[in-house]
Amino acid sequence: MNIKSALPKKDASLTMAHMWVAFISLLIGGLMGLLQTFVRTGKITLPFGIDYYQILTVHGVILALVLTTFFIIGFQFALMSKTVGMSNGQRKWGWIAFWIMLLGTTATAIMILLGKASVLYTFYAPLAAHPIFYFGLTFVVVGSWVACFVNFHQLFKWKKQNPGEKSPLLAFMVVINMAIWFIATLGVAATVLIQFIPWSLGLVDEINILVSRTLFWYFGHPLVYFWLLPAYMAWYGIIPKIIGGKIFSDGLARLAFILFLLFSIPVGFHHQLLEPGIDPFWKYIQVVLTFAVAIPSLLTAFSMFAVFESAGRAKGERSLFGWFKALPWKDVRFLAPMVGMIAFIPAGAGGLVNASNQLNLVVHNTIWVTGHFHLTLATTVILTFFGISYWLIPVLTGRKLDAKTNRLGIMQTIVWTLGMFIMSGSMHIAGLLGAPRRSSFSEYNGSEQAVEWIGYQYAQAIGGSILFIGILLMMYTFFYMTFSAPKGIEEFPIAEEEIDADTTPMIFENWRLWIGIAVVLIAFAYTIPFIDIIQNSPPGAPPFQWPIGRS
Ligand code: HAS
Ligand code: CU
Repeated sequence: MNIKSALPKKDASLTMAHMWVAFISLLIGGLMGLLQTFVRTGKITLPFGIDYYQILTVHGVILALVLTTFFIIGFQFALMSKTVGMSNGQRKWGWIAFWIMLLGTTATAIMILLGKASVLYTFYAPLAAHPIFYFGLTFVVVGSWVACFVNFHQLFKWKKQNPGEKSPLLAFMVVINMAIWFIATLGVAATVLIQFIPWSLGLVDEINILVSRTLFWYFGHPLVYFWLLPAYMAWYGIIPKIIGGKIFSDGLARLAFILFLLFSIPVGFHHQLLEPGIDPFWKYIQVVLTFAVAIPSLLTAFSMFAVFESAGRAKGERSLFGWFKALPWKDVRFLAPMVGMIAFIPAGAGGLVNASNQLNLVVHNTIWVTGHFHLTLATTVILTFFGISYWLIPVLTGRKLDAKTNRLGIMQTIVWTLGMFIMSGSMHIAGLLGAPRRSSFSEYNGSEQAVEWIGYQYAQAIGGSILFIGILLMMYTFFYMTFSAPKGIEEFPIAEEEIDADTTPMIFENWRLWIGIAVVLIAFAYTIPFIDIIQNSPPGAPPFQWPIGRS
């Protein structure tokens, strides 16, 4: 290890390349989000004939898919390098993964910007994009698979060198997340390669819509955990160090991650509860499994409270809520993720509302759902990612997290919280009043019901504008941390266990067992309904191109 930095320089460059893509995406995607909230007020029309659905596609793809994937894979490379190391060969493959993903991203972005792929980030059929859009997505997925295998190899090699030893917690977590990602992306790869590409090339006339959506959501739900788990890695494996505490329970943390591996995939139907053509019994089974996947998040909540309380008690706080005072609220490395955690309490409750069959009837396809993922993804996960960046970027660039960075970060966190509270709050309420998501209309020709929504749509524009200020602040801080902060060695915080901690059962490292159970659960939840969907499918659909019209 290079003693001049907290991470070997060559490994730092690999992660930093990912960070560049992530932060540039933040700027572009955030600008698109701002424009959307303006359009939705009904007072502003986009200039130069720019189409609402085109910018909505840019927003969704670049933030939900590009920013997240690059940040996560880059962060995970850093964690692996720090905990189990990275060989020259592994680093070379890490770079290959990066370039393949970037090539795919660029191809996809060009098609969206040319207006030939205004299909939104879920690219639901029968909306059809230019074939290059789907090829681009394929490259992103293939590149990420290379990254998966680099991570798998890193842990495998470490285990061979340290026989019988427990793997480092963060490396274990990275491998779980990449295993979820690999299994999940098989679904999206199947629909893109077998259905979308031949159909968009005109080799086949029709597409089976329900099959494509089912394969998409087989991927789409675990996708949200692929975003969430790196935040959990920071909560379990880094935050205790930052607050001067210890890991509450290594075994509990691993159990939570294993439960995610088991339950995050066989639940995609909770996005399709209102879709005809799927047997209600199997929707019911997948809803039960959805409630099961909330359990590891509840374990996480318990574990975090326990960490906070024991850290407070170790500092001498004795009263019931004394630990609260003992937390380092002025340290942005703590504050940003902590706000993310607090936001996850209502955000997760909203998720359970969505998953309830009857309540889904009220909220599905309304802007409530947009509110839900701006709390989960754009608050809980992103604030945690920002919290990570404040120490990670200095580690990567050989600089210090100085008082100025900390101040900027605290301001950023406050601005973000305020903007998101206003925007996401009004989205939730407007959704309950029936306002649809993904619609460029605002006043619906003066319809009486739409009048109820307008006030909330103004509020969304106000929240969106505050958030955009938050993005500019974050970008400024990113450049400051990259180019101007004082040089030095910043700490890479990795939490430790208590000296007298219980030993973690070795069964948690039995990969064959856990992946085996995950596959059995997926087969159970999907095989029969999938055969049913194929056997009883209605006629397929020809491509429909927006905004040109039927092709
Ligand atoms: Fe979701 C739709 C159900 C979590 C993201 N979700 C979406 C979409 C996205 C998304 C992007 O069942 C829209 C997709 C689209 O475009 O159509 N979601 C759930 C459930 C959970 C859940 C059950 N979602 C997430 C997370 C996301 C995310 C996480 C991103 C990162 N979601 C749904 C459903 C739909 C849906 C339906 C479809 C809706 C429809 O009809 O279209 C659960 O995982 C939530 C469990 C979470 C908890 C909370 C635990 C709390 C913790 C915090 C502790 C706090 C501490 C701090 C310690 C049970 C861990 C305390 C300190 C103090 C000082 C108080
Ligand atoms: Cu879901």
